[in-house]
Amino acid sequence: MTSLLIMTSTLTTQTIPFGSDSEKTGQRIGIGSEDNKLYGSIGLCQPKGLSKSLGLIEGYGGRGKGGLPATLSPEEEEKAKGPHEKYGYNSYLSEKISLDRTIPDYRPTKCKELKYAKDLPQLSIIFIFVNEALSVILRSVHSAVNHTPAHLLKEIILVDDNSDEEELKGPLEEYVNKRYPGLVKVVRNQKREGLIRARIEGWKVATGQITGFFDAHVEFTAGWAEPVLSRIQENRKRVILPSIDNIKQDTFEVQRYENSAHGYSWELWCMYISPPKDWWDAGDPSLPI
Ligand SMILES: [Mn+2]
Repeated sequence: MTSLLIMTSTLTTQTIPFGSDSEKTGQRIGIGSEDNKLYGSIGLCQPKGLSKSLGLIEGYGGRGKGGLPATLSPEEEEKAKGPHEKYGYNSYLSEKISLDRTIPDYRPTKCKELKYAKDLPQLSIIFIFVNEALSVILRSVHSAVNHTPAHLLKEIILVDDNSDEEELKGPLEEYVNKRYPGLVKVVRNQKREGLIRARIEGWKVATGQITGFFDAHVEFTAGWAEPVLSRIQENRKRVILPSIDNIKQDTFEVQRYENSAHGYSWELWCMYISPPKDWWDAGDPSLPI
């Protein structure tokens, strides 16, 4: 069991993300690549009809590909209103966007050029959720599998903090068990525990050397994991927060955010903070902040 945590979250809503960081890499999360070749070593077997049975879509293309804004027809817009209100993002639109869609790679060039050791520690990815849209959770899972080198991904743990939605029970579990056999664990809280205790429940069953905590409404960039794991390999006491871009809640457009540190205001709102002067002076966007 690891004692090392990566705290991060990515946004689909306009809410400011939770997260804490003692350190930060110049790497980004929330993105993939328009270049399918970058999907690299990842298994992309697509059991026929599995996502279809849930009314969802697999494959790189379709609406919202490349992280571009996705749109609905006027009739669809009508149907989307209720769910949008309920989830705080356009969950109806999310169902029309592929679980594997490509997203742009916004990393600074220097970050893309860095090379990492092959023998990095293995990672357990923990997603927590309560009444999150099924398509959004599954896109988080697909994206994690698609953009994390298979030999570094020990497992994905889904912690359901006592959701009410039926689709998050049997249908979710059956899907991940068939789609990613042996890779995904599902933890069910018998009562609502809240953000941090839910994360701890996931941590309890994690077997990777490193644990990463994420909201269940994220998409990962190609190359996101290696710099994070590498910095923890150098010093196991590090807690790493990657750069986070934004996924817009109405169109699922991926919007680039500037490199920034994260902190809290006195009202405990999470804030993006411009890096300190010596970071700018060094002129290297791949340096940790
Ligand atoms: Mn979030």
